[in-house]
Amino acid sequence: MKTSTVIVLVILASAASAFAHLTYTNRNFGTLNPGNETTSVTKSSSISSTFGWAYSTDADYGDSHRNRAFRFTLTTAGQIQLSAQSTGAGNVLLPALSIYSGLAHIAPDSLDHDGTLLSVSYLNGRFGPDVAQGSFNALGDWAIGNEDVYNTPGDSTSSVAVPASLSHFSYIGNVADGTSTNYGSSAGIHGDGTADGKVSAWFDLPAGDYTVMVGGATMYSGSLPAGPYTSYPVNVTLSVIPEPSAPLLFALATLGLTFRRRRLV
Ligand SMILES: [Ca+2]
Ligand SMILES: [Ca+2]
Repeated sequence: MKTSTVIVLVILASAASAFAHLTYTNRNFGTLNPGNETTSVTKSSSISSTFGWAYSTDADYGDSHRNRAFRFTLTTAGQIQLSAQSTGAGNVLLPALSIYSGLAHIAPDSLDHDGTLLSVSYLNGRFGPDVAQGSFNALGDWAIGNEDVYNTPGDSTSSVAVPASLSHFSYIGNVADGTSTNYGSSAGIHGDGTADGKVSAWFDLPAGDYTVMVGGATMYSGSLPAGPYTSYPVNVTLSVIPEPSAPLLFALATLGLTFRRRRLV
């Protein structure tokens, strides 16, 4: 009985640990070319809280684990549309998303985590000890670190093969479901005005690698629940549509001029 209890606890501990790292598993929209393709990709996922995005909009940030990370790459500059839709009964999850230039560490690198020594020391340097709720800033730049990789895996007495490093995310923009009634009063939140379980926004981006953090837009105050985490299903869609090329715009403008001239004659 004791042995099986220990085994169960070990499995639970490793599951929690695997869940807790910042990953993009099954949440990579792929490589897109908004200059000359029309594409729409939807990823179904789940969010572990209704408040993870909103409670990361204030001065003490928030836990990245309470949100989900998605990624994509643009080979050319262009316009993209990001949408998030709650797919659970009753739209309990009011979704919000923030977009960043930059990516987290990806396997086989050591993965990022809010609780690594490097993440904590980075946050302590900015806020002082034990102030930040986590690494994630939903309304600005943020960084999160991974762990040293040792020459003998897991053996901290062997020398460091790959030192821990920070992943940096450069803030681009956000959109949140509803109004300040649900997401709170932080400056810079772009609410869509209707808390109906869906949000959508366009972003004009240069080529590069991007991270999208999706989470719940319901502000939460007071002591946070330790768990268990509830799973709220959500669909996140990335669409690209080519912008009219410069020659085409010129042709359209010329055409308009011709029509106007004819009408005048
Ligand atoms: Ca917070
Ligand atoms: Ca909405």
